[in-house]
Amino acid sequence: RTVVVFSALLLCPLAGWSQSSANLARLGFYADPEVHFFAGQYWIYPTSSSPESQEQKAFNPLQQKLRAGHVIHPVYLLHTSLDAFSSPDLVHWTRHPAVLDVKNVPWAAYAFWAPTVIEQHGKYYLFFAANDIQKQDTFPGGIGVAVSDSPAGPFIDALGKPLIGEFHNGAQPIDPAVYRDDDGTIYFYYGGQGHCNVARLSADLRSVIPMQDGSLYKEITPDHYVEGPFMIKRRGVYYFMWSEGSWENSTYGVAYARSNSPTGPFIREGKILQTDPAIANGPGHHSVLQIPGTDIWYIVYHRHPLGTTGANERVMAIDRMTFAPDGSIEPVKMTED
Ligand code: FUB
Repeated sequence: RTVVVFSALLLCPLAGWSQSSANLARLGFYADPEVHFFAGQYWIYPTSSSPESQEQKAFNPLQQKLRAGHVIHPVYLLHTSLDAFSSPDLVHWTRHPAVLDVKNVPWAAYAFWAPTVIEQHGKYYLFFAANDIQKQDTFPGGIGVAVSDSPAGPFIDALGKPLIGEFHNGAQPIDPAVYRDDDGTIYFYYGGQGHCNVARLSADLRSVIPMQDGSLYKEITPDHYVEGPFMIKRRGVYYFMWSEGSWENSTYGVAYARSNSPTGPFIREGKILQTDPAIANGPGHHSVLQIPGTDIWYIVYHRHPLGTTGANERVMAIDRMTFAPDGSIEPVKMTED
């Protein structure tokens, strides 16, 4: 017990057990944050969520080709890299610009979205979506994997093509979430457009391998699922989480299901994060952090600041996530600071 308390104090030296949504919002427009504890620091890997009003960057040659032959949402062309942020205490953050950059992903040109990261055998693997497969037909798109020796990158594309480059079971190949179970098995959850799949990854994280029943992609879509899957395990119970609803009508939020298996079935239990008209609109596409060695949990997510109207005007936020004595997740109270 002494060791746990001591290490917990070491991990949060400046903040006690505090956190700061305001400091995350000050970092700028970012969405889909994935939080981790790597190499003695907290890390967040988000999507750059530049609003359409921002000045257009110079286009690279592949983008020029894309613009000539295809209809692409112009703001997606801004999203050609992913930044990361590190912190000793969940309060003070350091930006690491372009840990994944279009120049290191030969098959990708735009719409770099929603990363998920895992450390395996001393290397860091970052899965990401690019090229928004639903909007194009000539160029490859889907979920790719990039590798680095450091959580700060640079991450270099590992395959020269997407790992998952087409729809399976109706699931748009976006929004990956990689999860290693206690026995070392690596599960991969992903999917947009209202469908979610689980797959198994090889130990080198470069291929999808058959699951116990021989299938490669098993659909696990719970009721109301839209996108943004995430998996945690607490006291032997699997908590599958996702985003549902729509930010436009303030119904976007995070819901969850519990199961005794990482592949479900997942029966929706309820929503734990939703719009608070006094704080922010449309909170969602979250991830969850367990402070190592403790039963203290945080939810990191994006939300639309009050008064904003743009789809991409999304900022990151962090709040405590707590469990009731029966193991259910209690409603998250969004905080401003
Ligand atoms: O940020 C780009 C996309 O918007 C993500 O892939 C979705 O989950 C939604 O947050």
